Amino acid sequence: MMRAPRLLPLWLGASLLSRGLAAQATDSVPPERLAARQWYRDAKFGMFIHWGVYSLLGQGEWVMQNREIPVGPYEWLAGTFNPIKFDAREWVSVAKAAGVRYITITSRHHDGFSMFATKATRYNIVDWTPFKRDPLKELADECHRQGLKLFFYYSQLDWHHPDYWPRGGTGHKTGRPENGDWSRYLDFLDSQLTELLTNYGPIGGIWFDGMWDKPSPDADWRLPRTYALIHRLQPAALIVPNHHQAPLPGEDVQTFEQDLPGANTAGFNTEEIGRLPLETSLTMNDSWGFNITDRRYKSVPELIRYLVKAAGRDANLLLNIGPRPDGTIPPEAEERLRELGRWLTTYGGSIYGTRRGPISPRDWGVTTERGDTVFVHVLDWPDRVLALPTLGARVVGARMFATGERVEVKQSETGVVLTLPAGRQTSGAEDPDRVVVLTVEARRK
Ligand code: H79
Repeated sequence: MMRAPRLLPLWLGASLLSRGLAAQATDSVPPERLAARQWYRDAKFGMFIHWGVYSLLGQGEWVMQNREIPVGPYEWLAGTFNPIKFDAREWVSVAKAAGVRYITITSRHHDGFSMFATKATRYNIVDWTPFKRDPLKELADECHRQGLKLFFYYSQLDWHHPDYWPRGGTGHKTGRPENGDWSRYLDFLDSQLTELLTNYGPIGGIWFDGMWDKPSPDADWRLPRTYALIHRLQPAALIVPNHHQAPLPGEDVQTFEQDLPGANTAGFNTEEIGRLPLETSLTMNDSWGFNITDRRYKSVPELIRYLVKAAGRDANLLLNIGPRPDGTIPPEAEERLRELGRWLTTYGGSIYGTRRGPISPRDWGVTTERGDTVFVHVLDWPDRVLALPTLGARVVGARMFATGERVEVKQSETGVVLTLPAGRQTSGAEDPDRVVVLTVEARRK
């Protein structure tokens, strides 16, 4: 009884210190959003779309910055954007064939051009271009028809808006006046977010990018106010911030750009993994926006393995495509998406709706699980025989996922030895993931 008063302040102190944990506590998150997070964890696979004025130049979405294009010439370029072959039904059909459960599309990238109908600026696809249509509206309606969730990528960084001032790390060569009103800029963001959360029906959430251009606390991004606005307008919408830091209050997903969670090969991701749902965003070649000379496409087996490795780390894979300025999807990208979908038609049961399994990622592969079923994904292992550490429960059945062939199991106190059927010695291009299904005795969790 005497200990309680001393423990309480200690616990309070610790929770105040650990902002990350406080940010991820579930007590203040309403049930709609908790349910949306669970849906998101189950979804596992999304399609990222980078598409905008920059697509016209075929040099990626950073072309304005990289080639130091001033605002004036870029505005002229924007006036020529006319993607006459854009067909929302076609895009969503490709996404469905790929087996993704959601689409995340650029509503406005760093170039500051709005790809949707907005009253906050004339610099948008409806008012500024001969196209005059709102592709995000067409896409939202089609996603609702075909049962996919739609998320909006939204850039907090802006290379065009005069009030993006003081400037951050980029956007210095666009010829804007050296002054501006930061709070007016943030009002502009909030008014556009209000439109995105009001005019497109229920959306999956907002994927924020570019805050790293002006890191807080030097810059006040008014996040609490903006996040509260989003949560008020759509209580089930998730906030997915790509600020490369540990999660902040109000956020729902921790996303890792071009990296599996915790693996900071890109050089700008945090290695701190929190308790929120996780996501890895990945380019299919080396570019986000359409790049006409980038032929470094990842192979289908590579992409399958990325999806599987993400699932084994509890993360979704958000796989990017950069459609062309006429509105068509590059054939190299479409082919790969369809192949992934074919693979998922067979193996989706070992991915969708799973969580990372009882064995943490290994050099040979990963595990996922659903209920009392553990999926052993043998990605990179030359032998038929594979030794696993103990799963914490007795294995009562083992077979190959795709064929149902029996897998021999020997178990002891220290682990489980599997012998895979003959004829499938290596996980190669033909068979990028040898999936073994283990049924285990009910475990306590
Ligand atoms: O939309 C795609 C990219 O355009 C955008 N995010 C993806 C999803 C992106 N822009 N830059 N990056 C990703 C890489 C980030 C590089 C950074 Fe830096 C390193 C940000 C901060 C340090 C270099 C220095 C670029 C800005 C400052």
